[in-house]
Amino acid sequence: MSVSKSVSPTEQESASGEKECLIWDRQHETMARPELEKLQLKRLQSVVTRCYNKVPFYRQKMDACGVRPQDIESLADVSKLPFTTKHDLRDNYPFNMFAEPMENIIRLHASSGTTGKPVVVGYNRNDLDTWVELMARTYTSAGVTKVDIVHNSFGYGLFTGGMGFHYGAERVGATIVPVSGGLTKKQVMLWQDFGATVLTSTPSYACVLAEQVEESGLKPATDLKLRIALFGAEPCTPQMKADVEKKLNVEVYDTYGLTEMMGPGVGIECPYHDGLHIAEDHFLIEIVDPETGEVLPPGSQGEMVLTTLTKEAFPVLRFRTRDRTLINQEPCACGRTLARLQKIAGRTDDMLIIKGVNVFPSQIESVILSIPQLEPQYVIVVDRGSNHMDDFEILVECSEKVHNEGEEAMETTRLRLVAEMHQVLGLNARIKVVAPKTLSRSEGKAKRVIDLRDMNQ
Ligand code: DLL
Repeated sequence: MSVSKSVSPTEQESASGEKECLIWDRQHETMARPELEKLQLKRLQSVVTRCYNKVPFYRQKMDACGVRPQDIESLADVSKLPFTTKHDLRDNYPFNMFAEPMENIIRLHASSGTTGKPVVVGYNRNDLDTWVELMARTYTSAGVTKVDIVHNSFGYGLFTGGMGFHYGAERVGATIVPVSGGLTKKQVMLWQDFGATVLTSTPSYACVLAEQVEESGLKPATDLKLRIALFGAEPCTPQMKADVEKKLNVEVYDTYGLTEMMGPGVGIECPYHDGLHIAEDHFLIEIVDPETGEVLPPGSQGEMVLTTLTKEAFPVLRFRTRDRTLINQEPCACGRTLARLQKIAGRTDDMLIIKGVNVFPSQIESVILSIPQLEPQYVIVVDRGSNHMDDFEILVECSEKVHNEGEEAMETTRLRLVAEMHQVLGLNARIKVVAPKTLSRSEGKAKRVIDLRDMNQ
């Protein structure tokens, strides 16, 4: 028997044509900017003092550049503080950055470091309470309420996605189904049997789930009750979003976060889908030039630097996120005054330099997704050829239809991709169009780039 809670509206159109948006914490999410900045300054002064007094790493770095907590007299004074990088956090593995004794730490998570030691973050009771509140904001912003059944496919474990989305759903009173990634067929069966209305997952795993729905011959509009998908943890291009929205009959909301700051819940999308609102009452944003570290004027694109304003166990000053974005401080039609990330335009450190040309995987993805004959499943392999020249190959799956039409159709699709890729990148890539479902799938963040150059040197 299929059961479901009654379906709630995401947002309604009022008589004036404006959307009515749900807001979890109206007091903080709609604060006038002068009031918000006053709160931010008070919190900044307190967190800088905490770091200076409790974490030897910060005291040494601040002493080295001659800055004391009392030098922070305005928000702009944050630029007097030294940056903190992922390397700094790794060097202090596992607990040296904690500002609370271990007896007060009640949870640990860690970043998904691919090499060496991960970054370990600790939370005390207040930190977990703050996180849950921010996740409740995230769900509410997407129109999720207690009538919803939330199917959580984010990985549980050291990764922050699973547990972050788990406790936020409970806080808004929704029913949480803690599935994690994997066993894709079973996930779709549970959607049907439990009547899930909300999916939370990485966009790449949502594509895998959407494939499974197609394969099982289900019609999402009639056979499933899904209405909302909350994504995050990796970039989701507009084409990928459109693809999942169509295949699963959902409205997609993006969310942004990072382990070092807390996990998910740092940035949330509202029903106007025009950027991600940053919880500025808890995180101070700066945009800096990734090369020089210089703070850039409002509206510039650059690297986002974040400072935690309320974290107690693991406060972080001026963290170099390596995420490239720009910030819009205009109030939003949803009623929130919190600034919006206009888009995460890739990372400053995943840029590939191929034959001297800067290439962002997100550029490659958007070309692939603009060609309807291709599926959003691809791998980029970069290697050094025998002549020491960079060698660059893209493997991408074609649609079932093109595959059934045969080799000629696959070759036509390939030639189109070669031409469009050259236009966008200014580079010739070797491109292989392969049969659907032949590239390996990910249950969490997709691994799209295999760079063999360092290994072969
Ligand atoms: O990915 C936390 C998270 C979990 C966010 C679930 C949202 C949902 P990390 O593993 O530390 O934490 O990875 C953080 O992922 O610096 C970005 O480069 C990238 N990222 C996160 N959200 C987005 C997004 C989690 N919406 C790193 N769009 C960040 C693009 C994103 N990139």
